[in-house]
Amino acid sequence: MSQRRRRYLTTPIYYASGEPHLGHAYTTILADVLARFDRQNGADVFFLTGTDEHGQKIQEEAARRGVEPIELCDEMAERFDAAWRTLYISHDRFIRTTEAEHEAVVQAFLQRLWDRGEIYEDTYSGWYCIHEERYWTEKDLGPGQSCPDCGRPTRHVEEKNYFFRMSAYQDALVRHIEANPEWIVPDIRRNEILGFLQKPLTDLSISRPKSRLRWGVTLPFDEDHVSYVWVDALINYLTASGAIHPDRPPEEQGFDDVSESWWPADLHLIGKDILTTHAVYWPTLLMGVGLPLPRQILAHGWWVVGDTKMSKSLGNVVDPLMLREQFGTDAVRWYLMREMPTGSDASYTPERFVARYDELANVLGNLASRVIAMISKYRDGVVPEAPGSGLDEAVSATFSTAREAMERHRVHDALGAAMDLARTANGYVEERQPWTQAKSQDPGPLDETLATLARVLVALCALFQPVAPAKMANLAERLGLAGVPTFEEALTVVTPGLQVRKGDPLFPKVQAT
Ligand code: ME8
Repeated sequence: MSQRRRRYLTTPIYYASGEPHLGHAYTTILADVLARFDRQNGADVFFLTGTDEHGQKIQEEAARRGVEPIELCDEMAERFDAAWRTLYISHDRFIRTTEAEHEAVVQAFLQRLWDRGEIYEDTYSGWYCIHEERYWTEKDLGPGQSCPDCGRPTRHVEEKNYFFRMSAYQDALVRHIEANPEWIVPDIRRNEILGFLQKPLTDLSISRPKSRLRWGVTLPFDEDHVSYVWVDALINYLTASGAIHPDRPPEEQGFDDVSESWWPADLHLIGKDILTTHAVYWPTLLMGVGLPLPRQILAHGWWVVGDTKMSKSLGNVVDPLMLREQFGTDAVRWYLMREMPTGSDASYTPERFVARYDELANVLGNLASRVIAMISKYRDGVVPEAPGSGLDEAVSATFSTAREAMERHRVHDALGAAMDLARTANGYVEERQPWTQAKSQDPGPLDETLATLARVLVALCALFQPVAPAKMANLAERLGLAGVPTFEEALTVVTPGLQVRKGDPLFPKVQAT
């Protein structure tokens, strides 16, 4: 394995029962921006996303459409993958939980738990919410026996289940969270889990009887039951890491040595809705089989529309692909990343979208157009050589702010700093008045202005690359660069002599509909 920094990033795997919407796009773009930043800065990255294809919800949606579950999953997996490509997601693997490889890893994982005495059989009696795929006790229920999480009706079930001894790991989990303050970020989510862990942890039902649910991974030790969909789904992160080899004898399957794989993940990116499954079920299951825990879990906030939750039944689900048709992919990515402080909630409104787009067009786009136009007009398109530079300090300060913000996953701050640099550069143009300098006999001041501005554009190209990869590739080309520079290259690239090229505005004016 190489000595370069390695980063394994994951998104949730989305249910194959619904269409990709703005919320899914947000998580996936956030992961992509972090992955692109890491790659740009020299890391070996493995970026995983995919679809969650088993469980009652999928089985029922397929029945409602009159198709086989696998037909629904094939269609939806393709839809998600295509949506991600349209939004320039640079994932290295798209995993589907119906893949044979994954099913075999789930079985090996469950067999290992079974062999280690971590699973026992019992009867479950209680209420089940299909939407959340989870059990509730009578006292948890809302009015009319509804699910306390999603408000949908639950149904009463009494069935044989297999249980994982999750309660045995409560203390170990609390110790882990306390010893690693950055393990769950932001703090509000860490505190939420620590609060949750103040109550005794119950054991976890990890199976469903086939009499009720056929669409799942059969338990290796009881063929009348399938795995609970969340257990199956969480294991996707392990399958894709390449750590587990179900075809080998038990002691060689990889549970004792993950060094030749991507496991453990560096970052699980999730929405705050699925924190308990990731920060309680998943780590305790991993402790149960004796595998290392993921290094960090980042739970981001919730997109609402105006002040209402986005939901299919309210008909207010925002489709990122429609926005993209009007404004372009980079603009959708920019809006989502700039508007939501990582970890907090944010509200989608068309007005805010347009305001953010205008910022892109009027500040960054305008700077690029005017600088390239002036170099073309006054210096035949060749960046001049000049001894001084007016904005070097601002440029290097922006890089350190942006780098630190990105390393703390504060993408909105990194982008805010980059946009401020573009604003400063526009101010510099006003202050230096190159059109007046052009009239002077002494070429020095204008050379300095243009050389300074070219350096800023090279810096902006690097700074905006993770969020606007296509536009920045285009800008790099117009600046005569061989490609988008890394953060380090941007500070040292030799700009004098670069041949720039004029073109259409990077972010054209759009009539909002
Ligand atoms: O929960 N705002 O899948 P899912 C922000 N299959 N993010 C949102 C959002 C919103 N309004 N709506 C959805 C599942 N998301 C499971 C995951 S992982 C092993 C299994 C994003 O299709 C956010 O990332 O319901 C959230 O966690 C995820 O979509 C839930 O997607």
